[in-house]
Amino acid sequence: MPDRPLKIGITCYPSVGGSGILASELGEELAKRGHEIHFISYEAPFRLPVGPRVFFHPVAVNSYDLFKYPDYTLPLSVKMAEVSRGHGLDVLHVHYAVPHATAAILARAMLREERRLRIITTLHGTDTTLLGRDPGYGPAIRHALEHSDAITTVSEFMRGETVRLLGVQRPIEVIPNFFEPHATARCRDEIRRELGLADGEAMLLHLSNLRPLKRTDLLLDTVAKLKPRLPFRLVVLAGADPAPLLAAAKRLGVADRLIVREKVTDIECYLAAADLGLFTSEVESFCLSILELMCAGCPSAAFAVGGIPEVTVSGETGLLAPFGDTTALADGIETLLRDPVRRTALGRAAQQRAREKFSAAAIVPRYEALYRRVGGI
Ligand code: GMT
Repeated sequence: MPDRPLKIGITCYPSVGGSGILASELGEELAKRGHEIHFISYEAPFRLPVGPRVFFHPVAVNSYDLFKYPDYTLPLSVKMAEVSRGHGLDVLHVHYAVPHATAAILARAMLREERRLRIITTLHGTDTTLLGRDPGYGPAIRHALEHSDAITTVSEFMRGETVRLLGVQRPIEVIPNFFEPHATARCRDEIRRELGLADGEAMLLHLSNLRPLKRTDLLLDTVAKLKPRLPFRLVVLAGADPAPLLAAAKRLGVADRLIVREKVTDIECYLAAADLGLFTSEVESFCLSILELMCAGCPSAAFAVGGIPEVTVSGETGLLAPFGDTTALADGIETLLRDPVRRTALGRAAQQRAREKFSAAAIVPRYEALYRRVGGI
């Protein structure tokens, strides 16, 4: 008898951010495979899939005069319990522990014996590396992880940090992120024209929410160290206010090298137009953006921090330098910009690695197997 389709609740942050993007893509792929997906969040996720078997349940957050800070955890837990009861969820998969895992544990307690809701928590990054160190959050995160039915992390690095920082003793399964590029509506040349790139001008691409740990100071420092004669521009797809970045670029005298775009949704077009990704984060549990570029056949230059070396292999599919060494990063970039044949070879190998290790076909069945195992289905 074939396996029956599952009813899966997914909670994530709906804003621009790797964990929300991954959760949305996962929902889309699971729905394509016949499962019923219920997103539960305060807003529809940024890349909410449309199509049959995908539902969105908004969480209303009211403000009350007595509260200085509005509370999200309680209404989220009530909605989780309501959706689980109303739709008979088999599992609730929460992405990013705070406050999603805690709300899920509370929802399960509210359901009591009516329905044993299975909870899977996927740790994505700063839920462990930043909040896990915070004495105001650490014990609550540990509690939620200890009471989840399964814990996954997106890299071996994250698994190690979760054990080290939170002392979690239970098994943690590493299920890496995946990316499945959508068909590109606009072609490489069209985007390059729209950006005003000259023929032969290389396009470096950086995509992020520009938070402090992305270390845009080092990003600009790297750009400033590239030889002035090199024809290149750095395109930044900003997921947050780019004003501080633009001001810093002006101070460093590299503003003319920078092109910034905000609120870009058709990122595949930009991925296809790029010649090299550039990332200078001080920590990344995975770095989904590097994978997105790999899928488009584009290598990236980055610091070898966190889970990045698990995603791209220096000298084979990209270029990695020790953290903070902007001179080494700039030297490596210069070599690659001067050698398009080598750059193309790295890009091809990157695409191949992405297909083999980080495609929906490679990763989604691992989540399906986990849901069935945890739910005894
Ligand atoms: O942990 C965060 O900082 C937020 C999170 C997000 O929602 O963007 O980012 C993390 O999750 C991504 C998807 O798994 C990873 O690709 C990012 O590397 C990771 N960010 C950090 O670890 C800083």
